[in-house]
Amino acid sequence: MPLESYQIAQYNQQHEVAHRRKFEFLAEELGSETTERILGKLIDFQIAIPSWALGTGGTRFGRFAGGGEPRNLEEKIADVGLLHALNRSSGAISLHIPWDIPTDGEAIKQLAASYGLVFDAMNSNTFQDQPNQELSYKFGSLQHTDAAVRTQAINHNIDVIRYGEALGSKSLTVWLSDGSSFPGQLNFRKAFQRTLEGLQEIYAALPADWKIFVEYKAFEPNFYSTTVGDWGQSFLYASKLGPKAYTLVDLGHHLPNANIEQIVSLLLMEEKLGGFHFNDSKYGDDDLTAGSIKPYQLFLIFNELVDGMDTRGMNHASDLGWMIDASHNVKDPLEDLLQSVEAIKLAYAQALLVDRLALEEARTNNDVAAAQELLQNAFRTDLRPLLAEARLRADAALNPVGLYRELSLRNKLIEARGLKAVATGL
Ligand code: AOS
Ligand code: ZN
Ligand code: ZN
Ligand code: ZN
Repeated sequence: MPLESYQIAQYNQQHEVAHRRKFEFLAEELGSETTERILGKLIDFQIAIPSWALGTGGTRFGRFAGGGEPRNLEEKIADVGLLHALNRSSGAISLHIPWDIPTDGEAIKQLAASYGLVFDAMNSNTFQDQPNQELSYKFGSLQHTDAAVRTQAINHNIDVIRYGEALGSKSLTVWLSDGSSFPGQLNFRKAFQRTLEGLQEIYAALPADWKIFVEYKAFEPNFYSTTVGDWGQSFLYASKLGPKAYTLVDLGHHLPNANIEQIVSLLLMEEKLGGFHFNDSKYGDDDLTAGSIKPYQLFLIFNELVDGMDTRGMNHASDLGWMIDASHNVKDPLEDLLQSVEAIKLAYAQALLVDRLALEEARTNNDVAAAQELLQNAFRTDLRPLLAEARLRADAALNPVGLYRELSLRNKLIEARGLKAVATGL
């Protein structure tokens, strides 16, 4: 680990006076009860880091690697360990098979534990053909017209569950690129049925305490239809599958201007919201840093999450799968991930600040302006000192990106791994 705990302590000491001033001012504004309530929740809240986001991403036009990227699963775990040491909010890693096959599950599990990490949802991949793969997914996987292709895809998902079991994971995320590129290509109903049957077989292989998340996406790589194309379709699959199946919402997977907060609220109402892939976008599945384009939308989503989870008596920290799904084309992936975690926690904290009783009252009275004021006042309150205080109390860095830069941690990684080390990822 290129970062020692004394370095965090030293850094925090240097910046503590300035922090105290800001924090005490805010705490006085909020009152100690609100301050402590939000701090406790912020310390508990953990966001999983995807193993495929630790290297530089690319587009179909190219990829510009930054150097020092993790060369194997062990180094990916080390990178997430580094993030977690810096912010104490990234205590889980989400693996992708076959990019990160854990040949020795027990050793990998122990390695992760040494950094305080657990394994979040496992991700299968039937959207690419692998070098030694027998049959091609060119025309889909679970929807395929050829039963042999479908069986291959089902077996792959079951393998992923088995890898996950060895690591202590408790969920499988299935994102299918299945769909069609041109009108006429696909019988929608047959494609749905075949996909459902495949998911049913995968569902049957789930251990008792596991969940399966069905991720939807409007388009890409297919540009005419996608077989799990929106939340309604995902909800339909999840409902037909049974109580262990849930919908997974990736923020970038909607048609432009979709009201994601409304989708989230209804899925929660129906007890079918399973997890999240956080990112931000301006056009499509852009996979940009969470909160970098539409921070107010992120806040409104959290506003529904907090409200819906509280109504159902759910535990914010453990009852949904929180994960980042982003791609880093021009920024250092680790800095970018720290920024995403910060943005997510900020939106969460702001949502925790909303006066729910007053909001319901405004709604009952059709006092539209008051309702808007309540939300915007929370959103416009600068809660960053609260996030910093939560980190301080959790022995994380007051400013994770600041410390990462001060210690030139990317250069240390380049020294250890080389300038040409390139990770597998999107
Ligand atoms: C693809 O667009 C989805 O967002 C997936 O969740 C994810 O990026 C993929 O599974 C990574 O392999
Ligand atoms: Zn995703
Ligand atoms: Zn995506
Ligand atoms: Zn995305």
